[in-house]
Amino acid sequence: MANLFQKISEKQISRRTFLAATAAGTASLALAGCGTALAPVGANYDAAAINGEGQWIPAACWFNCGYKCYNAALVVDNVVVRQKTDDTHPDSFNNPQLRGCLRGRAQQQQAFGVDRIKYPMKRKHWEPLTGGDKSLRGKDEWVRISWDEALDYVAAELKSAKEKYGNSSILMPTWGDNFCDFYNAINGFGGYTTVQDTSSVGTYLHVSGILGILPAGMNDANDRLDLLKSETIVLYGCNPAWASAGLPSYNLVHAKEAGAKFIYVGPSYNETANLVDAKWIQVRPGTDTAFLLSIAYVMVTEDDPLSNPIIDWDFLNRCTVGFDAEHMPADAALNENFKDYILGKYDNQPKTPEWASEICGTPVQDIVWYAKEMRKDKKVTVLHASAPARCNNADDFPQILMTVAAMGGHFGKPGHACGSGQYYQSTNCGPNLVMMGASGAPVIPNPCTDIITGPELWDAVLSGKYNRTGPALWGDLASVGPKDIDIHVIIHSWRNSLQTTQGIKKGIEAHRKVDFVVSCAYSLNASAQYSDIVLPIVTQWERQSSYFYLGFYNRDVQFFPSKVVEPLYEAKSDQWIGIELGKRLGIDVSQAYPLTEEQQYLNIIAGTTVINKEGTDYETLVTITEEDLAWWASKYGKTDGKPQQGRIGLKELMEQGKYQIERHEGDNFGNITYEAFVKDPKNNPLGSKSGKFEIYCQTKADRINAMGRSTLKPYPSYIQPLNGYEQSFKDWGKKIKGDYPYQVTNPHYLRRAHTGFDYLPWLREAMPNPVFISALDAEEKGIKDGDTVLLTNPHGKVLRQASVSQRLMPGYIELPHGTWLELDEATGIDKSGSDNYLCAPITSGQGVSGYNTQLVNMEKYDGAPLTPDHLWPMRVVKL
Ligand SMILES: Nc1nc2c(c(=O)[nH]1)N[C@H]1C(S)=C(S)[C@@H](COP(=O)(O)OP(=O)(O)OC[C@H]3O[C@@H](n4cnc5c(=O)[nH]c(N)nc54)[C@H](O)[C@@H]3O)O[C@H]1N2
Ligand SMILES: Nc1nc2c(c(=O)[nH]1)N[C@H]1C(S)=C(S)[C@@H](COP(=O)(O)OP(=O)(O)OC[C@H]3O[C@@H](n4cnc5c(=O)[nH]c(N)nc54)[C@H](O)[C@@H]3O)O[C@H]1N2
Ligand code: SF4
Ligand SMILES: [Mo]
Repeated sequence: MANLFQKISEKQISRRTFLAATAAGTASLALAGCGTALAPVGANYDAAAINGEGQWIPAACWFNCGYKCYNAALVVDNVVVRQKTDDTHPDSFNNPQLRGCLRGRAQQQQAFGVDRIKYPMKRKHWEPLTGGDKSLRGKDEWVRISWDEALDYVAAELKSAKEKYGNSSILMPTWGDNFCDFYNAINGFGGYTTVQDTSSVGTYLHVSGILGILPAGMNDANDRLDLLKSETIVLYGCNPAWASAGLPSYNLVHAKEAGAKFIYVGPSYNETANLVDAKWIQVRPGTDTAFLLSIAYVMVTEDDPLSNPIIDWDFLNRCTVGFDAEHMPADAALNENFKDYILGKYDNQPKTPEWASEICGTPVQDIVWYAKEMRKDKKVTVLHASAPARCNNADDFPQILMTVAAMGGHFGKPGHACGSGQYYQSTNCGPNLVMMGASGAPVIPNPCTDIITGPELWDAVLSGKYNRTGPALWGDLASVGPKDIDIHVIIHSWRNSLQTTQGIKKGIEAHRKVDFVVSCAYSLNASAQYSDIVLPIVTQWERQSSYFYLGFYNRDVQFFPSKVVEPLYEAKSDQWIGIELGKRLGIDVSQAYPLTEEQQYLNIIAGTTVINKEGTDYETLVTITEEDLAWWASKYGKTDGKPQQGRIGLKELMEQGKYQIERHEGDNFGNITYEAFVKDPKNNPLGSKSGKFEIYCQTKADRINAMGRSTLKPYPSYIQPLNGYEQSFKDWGKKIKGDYPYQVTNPHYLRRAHTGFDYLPWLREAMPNPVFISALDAEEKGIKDGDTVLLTNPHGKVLRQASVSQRLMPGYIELPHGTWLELDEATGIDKSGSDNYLCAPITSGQGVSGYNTQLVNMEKYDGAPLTPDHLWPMRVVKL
């Protein structure tokens, strides 16, 4: 192998030949430990880069990473030799460069990593239609097979399952039918059982629209120029420095320079809080509703319209229902209201700061201070993530956060907002200024109606029963209830559900129970590892097509990446797989896949519109000439299109790779969410039944209670979380801790996007993925920084190195989300620190994925200490 590398360095073979050669013998390349990438960015490629060889191509950065930025790749001979981020124009606040994070800049290792799955493969001891020795799933060897064999096998398994047990025996955990073109084949074949997971948005999923706030509680704060007008910015359980890497931190720093004071509310002083020097209001995970109820109590009891005006009564009266007995909605079935609840009328427990403090750990004086900071004469923006809503029994968190903001009148006015600070629109909410067109591809709906709630998934596979509560999301309460389910096939595509769903131990059992498991994957993630057949897919650098996250981000911009390199090895696109599988399943693929991927992308580009100068309407963005169409067809194959007139030529746009609107104060593009409603609620009603913010929401209680897991009040009230702080005690009254005394949550960690990127050695080295523990707990347990610690609970055991810090509340642990399972079945210990190995596969209320209400025990590990992750061998498949 050393010879091959020598040859490359001596440039005796071209890089294309290098790839071809390694394609035949990559396993030995990796085994010889020759590096971590097939085409390392190193000395040999410097020459090419320095000599100005190759071409810079705007490149996709497509993972579910929380933001979107500009990235480009320098390509020499089908190899990416360099990457860079946005240098397309000078940087300014009005027209910022959209610079990428460390993950985007490491995509080269993703595409060219030695661990790429290169060929279709099957498990050595797998047998068609029986599964062979199923107990070997996860630890078997792999055998290379041809695409024809692989697709024939998959089709035969699907046909057999359909014939014997019906389509609902095929499970495919997805984010929706229009997510990935692969699904049209399965839907055309009769569909599959799907999963409803509240994952990202937690309890916002079921309550947002009906309360009056925007769907999923997303994209509903003001835009980034308005942020500069706020006096107080609350980061409520919100960490854009990690979870929306890219522009948001820059926007926050500008707001700080413009004079805003920051507050951070949560169990740890995170990177964003640190960046803007926020005042830390400590709140234990899962207890935010208690905290905010006491804020409302202080606001009510301290308010005096003349001497101490805190509450915006005009706002409450005009824009909300259910605050007090005088403002109840017409459909109220319960003669109770929010104000009397917090004053203790119904349960003899006023929601005082002292009451809350015992639960949420916030000092009483901080509760009183925060309540006063929410006063109506302050310009307050509350930017929340959904981390506090990703807790068991947090169904009322969205409503109480909304209620407190409404009490201060912090909606729909310049400098005032309460909305999402997470995800793609973080710090810049509002309608897109550049809107993507449609691909024209059909979405075949899923005829199968079985829909399992995420945390109950593996139990359903194992027990054959589940509680079908998904339809309540669209108000169909009649069909909610217990149901039988008989899963025989699991398909993993576009998700890594074995790793990202609670209860990995049960997940493995479920994988070993069913007849057949197939995965589409780049590298051997947990879902692929426990499969019978793995199909290699191209990265989005290897195809000229739209990608899912296109269109969902920062309203100022749209990105237009191009194919960077030709497909590596035998990897294929999802659509190709869909077509080839579809043919074998006997569906009409010309109906399911009438358009090539390149055609769909051209349609999207041609249909893209941009806001006009007046900010009143959208106009066509791209000018396309006959010559452009010929150019596109010559590069990407036969495509149809018509010439059109817009602002920028097709070629120029594709070279530029993005179209960004420069903003300035006073332009016509600003956004104040809910502004029209707040000015004139009657003529601009919200999506709730009353048309107002519902502090009393009958629909919320009716829908969620119909699922059979809770008895919520229509107004926000505190319900003790499953596996929350209170349950960490054996005796709450005497404050005696139980067997699992620590609370743990799973921050979204900058080394990866969920499980994506986690296997790239550069990133492993840059971010070691420790478990974060408080200095006080560390001292009590004799744990020093860097020590290996063991976290245990009834669901699993994991190891990680401790990062000891003053930034966490005592009793609280952060175990970063999304590692790659490294399970030793003999000891039952996962040394990668998988969050979902510890997360209980249970749920509450609306069926929330309550990742952030989990309990564990922690000890210093007395076995061999962990070595750093970046020194672990990469998961290279030997074929
Ligand atoms: N304990 C715990 N669990 C959690 C969370 C938590 O905080 N704690 N967070 C939850 C949240 S918010 C989310 S959103 C989920 C994410 O859960 P998943 O969606 O299961 O996680 P990812 O790792 O993003 O998986 C996406 C997969 O799609 C693959 N992929 C990427 N591009 C393509 C493509 O073009 N085609 C195909 N076929 N595949 C592609 C990637 O390689 C990756 O394997 O995890 C949830 N799980
Ligand atoms: N680097 C990176 N970024 C990502 C992702 C990723 O995997 N990696 N995933 C993306 C996706 S799909 C999603 S959904 C988003 C998630 O984005 P977020 O919800 O913002 O992410 P988290 O890191 O889970 O939580 C943010 C903060 O909430 C705090 N917190 C946790 N529990 C509670 C609680 O109960 N109450 C309060 N008040 N605070 C709490 C944590 O301490 C943490 O600092 O991130 C996106 N961005
Ligand atoms: S924030 Fe996301 S899109 Fe931006 S560079 Fe990082 S991984 Fe890529
Ligand atoms: Mo998410």
